[in-house]
Amino acid sequence: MTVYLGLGSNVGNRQDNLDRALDLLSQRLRIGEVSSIYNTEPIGNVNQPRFLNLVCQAYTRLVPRELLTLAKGIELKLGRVLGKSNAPRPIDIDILFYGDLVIETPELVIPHPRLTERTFVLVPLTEIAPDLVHPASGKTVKELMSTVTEVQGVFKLQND
Ligand code: PH2
Ligand code: MG
Ligand code: MG
Repeated sequence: MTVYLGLGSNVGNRQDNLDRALDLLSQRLRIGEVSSIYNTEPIGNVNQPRFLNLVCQAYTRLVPRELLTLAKGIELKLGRVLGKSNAPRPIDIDILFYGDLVIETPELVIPHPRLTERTFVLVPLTEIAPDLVHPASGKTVKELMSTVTEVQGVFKLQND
């Protein structure tokens, strides 16, 4: 299955954390396209450090629940402390899309419920998958991006 993951880091060596997370993911998934890294303003809890964000495409035979377990395991390995939601974290790995699956369970909602309004996801996603169709809304990533009124606080890193 083709999946898209969103990665974010705002604690420690953020670039290193993204690299290590991609490396650990690549041991279990076949990583395809990887976006540039973006330096982004925190959304939600604004009293926290800026993030580095990227999105990647990957191929996997893991079912969604197994993919979630893998992502959580890597988050813990890279030092994430559980319990405080929206607290600063060395790495956050979110499942954005899993093929064209639409599911809503207590532990997992796919596509990611907030991706359509989050420019720190939509901007890198537009870079690697502008024509990808959001299976719930039927809109492409490019179309979703065009409904965002302003893109603020999302800057592509120069050297990547
Ligand atoms: N993740 C959040 C909340 N806010 N803001 C940015 N810029 N980047 C993130 O990855 C992010 C966020 C919850 O996971
Ligand atoms: Mg997240
Ligand atoms: Mg998360």
